[in-house]
Formats: sequence, C-alpha cells, structure tokens
Amino acid sequence: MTSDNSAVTILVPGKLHEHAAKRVDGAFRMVRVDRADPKFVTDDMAGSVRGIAAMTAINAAFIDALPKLEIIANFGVGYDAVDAKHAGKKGVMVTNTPDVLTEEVADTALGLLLNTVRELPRAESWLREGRWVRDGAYPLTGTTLRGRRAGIFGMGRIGLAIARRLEAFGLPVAYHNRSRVESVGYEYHPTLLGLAEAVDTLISVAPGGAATEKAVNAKVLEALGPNGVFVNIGRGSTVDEAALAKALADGTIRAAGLDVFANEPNVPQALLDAPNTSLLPHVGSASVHTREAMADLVADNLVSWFGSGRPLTPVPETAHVAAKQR
Ligand code: 8YV
Repeated sequence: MTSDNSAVTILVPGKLHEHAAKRVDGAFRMVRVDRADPKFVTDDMAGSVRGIAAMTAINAAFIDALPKLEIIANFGVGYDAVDAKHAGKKGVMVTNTPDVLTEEVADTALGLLLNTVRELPRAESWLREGRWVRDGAYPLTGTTLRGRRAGIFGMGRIGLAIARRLEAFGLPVAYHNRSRVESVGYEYHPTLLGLAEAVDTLISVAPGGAATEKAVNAKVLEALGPNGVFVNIGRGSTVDEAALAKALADGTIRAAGLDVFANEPNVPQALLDAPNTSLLPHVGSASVHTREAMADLVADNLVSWFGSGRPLTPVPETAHVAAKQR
C-alpha cells in the first residue's frame, strides 16, 4: 500500500547518499541543513520535521530540538553515532540498514585479511614501480593463512558471513560476543582476552559504543601473540590505536589490516608508517550495488513507518516504540 506522504517533512542533515536523497525527496517534503546541529533548526523545522534520514551523528540535543520527530532512518548498519537510547526514551524510532550489506562487508574483510597476510598491495606496488624487472621477484611473505586459527569479535550477521568464508578457506573459527549465539556451532569464548589467547588471527566486527570502547587493548594484542594478525572491519573506536601501533612496532603482534579508524578520516601517523599494516579508507560496504541497497532501505523504512506505522529494520533500543495514532 502506498500513501501520500508529500506533506510529511523529512530532515536530511549533512551529506546523504544521492539515491536515498532522491527517494526521500520523491516521496516526502525533504528539507536539508548543513549539519545535525540544533542551531540550524528553524521554527518551521521544529514545527514540522517528523523524520530524519541521516548518514551522520545524531545526538540527544538534536533529537530534543525536533519535538515532532518520530523516526531517524540511519544510513548504515552501525548506528553508534545515533543516540538511540535517548531516542527510545523520547519515543523516537531508529532504523538501520542490516542484511543488505552483510556479504559485501564480509567479502571486504577477507580481502583485507589476504592483503595483510600475503602483502598483496605491496606486491602490486613492487610490480608497478618496476621492481620486478629491476630487482626480481617480490620477497616471499613471512605470513600465510595456512595453519592459522581465526577468532571473530562480534558474531552478528556480518561476523557469521565472515566465519563461513573463513571455513571455506580451511581455517578453524572461534568467537567472542556479548552472549553465546545458540544457532552457531563455533567455539565460544566468554571474554575477548580468552579468544585472543586461543587464536592468532583476530577479526573485529564489533559495533562501536561505550561497551566496546578500546576493547582491543594492549593486553588483548599481547595475548594474540607475535604471529598475531589483527583485522578490523567494525568500528575504529573498539581499538586502542596507540596500543596497536606500539604492538605492531615492537613485534607484540605481526600485522594488522584496518578498514576503520577511531577518528576518520584521520589515520594515526604511526599506523601509516608501519610496514606491517594494510589500510583501507572505510570501504567495507562501498560498492555502488550495496550502497544503493542501503539507500533504498533508508527510504523504505520511512515509507513503511509513515504508511503503516511499522519500521522494516528497527534497532533494539527502539523496538518498543509504537507509531503515534494518526
Ligand atoms: C558505511 C558502515 O560506510 O554500515 C555501516 O555501519 O560503517 C558503512 O557501511 C557508513 O554507514 C556510511 O556512512
């Protein structure tokens, strides 16, 4: 069922994926502001905005500045930048974009792992710089996937998709998660430290937020050990980056592959300088195909909410929020 939402005002703060903006603009009355800052909220917006479509941080003050707000449709599966707890308390629904990016991010994770362990970007640079001709074969890599034991931090949908790929690569898989996932048979470790002790290849898919802040710390890296490889495809905030840089420099661990950083787009110089890192600019889900599917899910959540009062993919913190009678 489609309903006429052309009088419903949706606010887009900052940049939004073009396809998402097009769909929101086509179905609703879209208004835009430079940033999600209460100082940009006009009286008209305060009196009319019922939804937000965002690819940026939404804090409590911004939510409070929009008294008619009913729903925040977040572009991305990770929604640590949205104060979903506050939204839940205020009766505001928050949605994210799970599932549609799962396989893409898992593919990227495996690519990043291979880049890290087999030094593929460095080997390509060797070829491009003419060194194959000048100096001969690229040096044999000291690390290999063969014989490795993988540990996944965060056994959600993406964690599981990565685990399945690792199995196909012939690696045993263990995991740490807030709680055991009954539907999976992989070895469960109730602590991240315990997981790091049991494996030599740690892949973090953990969400950001207070509960995981700097969870991958000096102790965890030490437990991973001198043959250890750390890959992060989740959130940079889950890592103590200074401890990681130190561990890479002094041989506490062997190598790291990172797609996410604590203060994007800024990457600590020590990580850029380290010869044993493979670094990507947060491209886990960044294909035209997948980003368009995410954009559609942002718009579909808004359409569903204002059509039937039900979101498609609510986040747990706001699952209890019911649509107002209209
Ligand atoms: C996006 C992501 O890069 O979905 C997520 O949580 O981190 C990525 O897929 C991001 O949300 C777009 O800003």
